[in-house]
Amino acid sequence: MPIRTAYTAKIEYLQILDEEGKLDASLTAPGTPGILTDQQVLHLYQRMIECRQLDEIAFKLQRSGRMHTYPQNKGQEACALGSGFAMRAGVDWIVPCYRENAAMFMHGVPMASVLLYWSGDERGNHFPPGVQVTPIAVPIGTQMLHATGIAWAAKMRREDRVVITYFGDGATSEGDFHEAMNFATVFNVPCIFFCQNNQWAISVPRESQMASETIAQKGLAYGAQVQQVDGNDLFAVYKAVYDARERARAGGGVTLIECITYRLADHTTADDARRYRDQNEVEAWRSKDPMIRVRLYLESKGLWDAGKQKAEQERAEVMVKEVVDKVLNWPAPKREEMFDHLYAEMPALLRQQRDSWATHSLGMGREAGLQSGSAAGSHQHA
Ligand SMILES: Cc1ncc(C[n+]2csc(CCOP(=O)(O)OP(=O)(O)O)c2C)c(N)n1
Ligand SMILES: [Mg+2]
Repeated sequence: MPIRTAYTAKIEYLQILDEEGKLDASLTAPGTPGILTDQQVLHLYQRMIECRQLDEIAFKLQRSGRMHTYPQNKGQEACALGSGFAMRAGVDWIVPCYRENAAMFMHGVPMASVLLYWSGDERGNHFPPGVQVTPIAVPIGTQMLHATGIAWAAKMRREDRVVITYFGDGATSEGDFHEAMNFATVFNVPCIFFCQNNQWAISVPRESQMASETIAQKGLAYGAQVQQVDGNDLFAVYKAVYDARERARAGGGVTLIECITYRLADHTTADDARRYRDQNEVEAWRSKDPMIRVRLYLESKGLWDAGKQKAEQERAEVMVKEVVDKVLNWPAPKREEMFDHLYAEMPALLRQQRDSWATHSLGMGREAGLQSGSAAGSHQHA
C-alpha cells in the first residue's frame, strides 16, 4: 500500500490593522461580520488609556510599599479589550488569569477590586452579583479547567452562553492546558481558549519551553478550531473572538486563539526583566505597541488629536486616582474573617480555632472546650 498523507493542516495568521494604523480593505469590506465601528474603536481606545494609567499607578503603589505585587498589562491591551468586547457582558463567562484587566472591567469587575486583590486583600476577588467573571487565577493553568466545566454546564443546560479563558504561552506547557483542551473538544463545549503569547514566561523565552513552532498547532492535536492573531491589533483580536463566539453558539465547539503579543513591562513588580531580555528586542516591540496603531487609525479618520489625547489622559488620571484613594481607605477586614468562606458549614475544629485564636496561639485552649486526648486535640498536636 503506498504511503499516503494522514493529516495536513494550516494555521492562518490574522492581521487587520497594520503597524501604520491602516486597515486591510479586503478584510473589512462592508457587511463583514465582526468589524469594529469607529465609535467602538474610540470607546476602546479610551479604555486602553485608562488601563495603561492603572498600570503606571499600580507600579508606583508597589514601589512605595502600598501594594504587594502587580502584573502589568502594558503592551497587551489590545488582547484584553478586543476579546472582552467580543463577549456579551452578563451572558458569556470570562475566566481570567491575571493579565487581562480590561476584559474584566468591561464585564463589570470594579477597578477597585483588582487593586484590592493585588494589595493582598482576597475580598478583591469577590465581585458584585451578576458579574460573570471568575476570580483572578495565579496558579498557572488551573482556570482553563474551570472554564471547561462552566462551558460544559452551559451546554448541558442548553443555555446560550460562551466561555472565554485567558492564559499565557507558558501555561500551554502545563498539564492543565492539555486536560482542559482534551475534555473541552471531546465534549464539544462552547469555550474559547485565548492564549496571550507574550513570548516570555517570566524569564523563560517561548523557544526554550516548547519545540512547537506555534501554540495554535497544539489545538489541532485536540481537534479544536485554531487561529493565530496579531495580538497587538485590536481589530484582529475582536474579529477572531467574535467569529469564535458565533461558532461556539452555533454548536461549533472549541477555538484556540493564539495572540502574538509582547509584555512591555517586567513580569510583575517582583521581577527585573532587564536581567534576561535583550533591550533591542524590547525596543522592536515598543514600536508595535497596540495603542500607537489605534491612535494612528483614529487620527487618520480625524477622530483624534493631541488635544483629545491630553484631555483623555487627564480624565484617566483623575479616574484612577479616585479608585486608588478608595482602595487605600478600604476598611480593614476583621481578623475573624480569615475563617470565613472556606466551608459552607464550618467544621468543629475550625470553629474552635476561630473561637479561641485570640487567647491561645494554636487556638486550642481550654476555653474552646477541648479535653486533652480528644480526637481533635491529638490531631492538632501530632
Ligand atoms: C502552577 C504554577 N507554577 C508556577 C507558577 C509561578 N509562575 C507565575 S507566572 C509564571 C509564568 C507564566 O507565564 P505565561 O503563562 O507565559 O504567562 P505571562 O505571565 O507571560 O502572562 C510562573 C511560572 C505559578 N504561579 N503557578
Ligand atoms: Mg507569557
